[in-house]
Formats: sequence, structure tokens, C-alpha cells
Amino acid sequence: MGIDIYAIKPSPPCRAAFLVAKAIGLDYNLKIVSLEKGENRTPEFLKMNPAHTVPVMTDGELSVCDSKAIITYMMNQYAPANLQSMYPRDPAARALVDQRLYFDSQLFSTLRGIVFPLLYLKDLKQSQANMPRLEENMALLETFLTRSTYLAGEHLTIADLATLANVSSMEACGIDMSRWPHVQAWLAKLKAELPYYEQANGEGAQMLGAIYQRILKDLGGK
Ligand SMILES: N[C@@H](CCC(=O)N[C@@H](CS)C(=O)NCC(=O)O)C(=O)O
Repeated sequence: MGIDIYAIKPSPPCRAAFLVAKAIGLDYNLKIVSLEKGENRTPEFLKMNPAHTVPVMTDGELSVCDSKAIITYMMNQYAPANLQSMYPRDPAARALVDQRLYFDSQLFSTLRGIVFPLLYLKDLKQSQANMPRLEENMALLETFLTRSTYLAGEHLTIADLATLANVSSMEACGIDMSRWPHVQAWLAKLKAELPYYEQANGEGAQMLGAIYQRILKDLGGK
């Protein structure tokens, strides 16, 4: 029994789930799903998630798909009292964290628009056409981080952890982060502060970055 997370390490939304579980000391069984072998399209998997995406989390009879639903469930159900500030119960404070989480979904979608065409379609032109949208979102993230040390105020929340999974992936893919100095400083701070960073996120970000950079080079991009 216990929590199972169906996932792959290179995926940013999967790493958001790993980061939040580690942050609150929640044990889970990692069930690797091979997308190459179509394990996310079997009848059993589609029953859990008709959208055939990872991560999916199961907790007994309950199955939850979409990383944001998973991480908020983990917090609501399992966060110890001293860590509940990572997803505050107060509606006003929670609204800010939720806003940043919805923003992060948009950030992931722009990152996916760059990574997916390169990895799966080997289409450099389509990948690079999506770069201005990512830059627009990163400028917005930079604005958020000029206003507070963490994404939703002066302490760590799950919005930081979700966004960390995406931003560290961009860095690993070789996207020049020096254009957004507050984001760069926030990234360095989180890497240094989170003892579980490497295991939950760093390793997977490097895996994604290595594949991306290899294909980018093969296609003559930079
Ligand atoms: N909104 C979803 C996105 C998940 C997602 O797109 N996962 C990708 C891997 S990064 C996936 O499973 N792709 C396989 C597919 O679409 O069939 C979440 O946050 O969980």
C-alpha cells in the first residue's frame, strides 16, 4: 500500500511531485512508466489517466492525475503542521500560491512547446518559434521574484518547487538564464537550500538537458 507515483525522472511535472513529497517527508513508491514502450497508453493506465500523461499518483483506491492536483493533495492530506505554510490554509495566502501554480502550468506549457518538437518531431524550427513565448513568461517570473524572495512571499511554498522543476530544466537545456538575474539567484538559492534537490530534481533535469542538447546539436541548433 502507500503512495505510488507513476512517473519518469526527466519530466518536470513528475519532478514537482517528487520535490513536494520529499519536502514533507512523504514516502512513495516510484513506478517508472516507459513512454517509449507506450506504457502510458495501456488500458490500465488510461483508466487512471485518460490524458495518458505522467505523473499519476495513487493512494489506496484514490488515483489523482495532473501534477498540480497531486502536489496540493499531498499537502492537504499529509503535510505536518509545521510545514503547512508551504500551502497555506488561509484563503488569501493560498490564493497567491494558487496564482503562482497556475502561472507555472503556463510556464510548463511554453517549455513543452520547445522541448517536445525537438525531442519527438526533430523539428528545430517549430521548437525555436516557441522561444519568444517562453521569454515572455520568464520576464513575468523575473517580475514576481523582484517583489519577494520566494515566489509567493518570504518563505518557501509548493509554487517554488513546481517552478523549480521547470526552470532547472531550462537551465539544463542550455537556455541562458543570465537574462533573468532574480530568477538565476532564486534558482541558486533553492539548489543550495534543499537537501533533497539533487535526488528529487537535479538528476532528472540533467537527464532531460542531455537529451535536448544532443538533439539540438544534431539538428545544427544552438
Ligand atoms: N498538466 C500535466 C502535464 C503532464 C505532461 O505533459 N507530462 C508529459 C511528460 S513531461 C507526458 O506524460 N507526456 C506523454 C503524453 O502526453 O502522452 C501535469 O502537470 O501533470
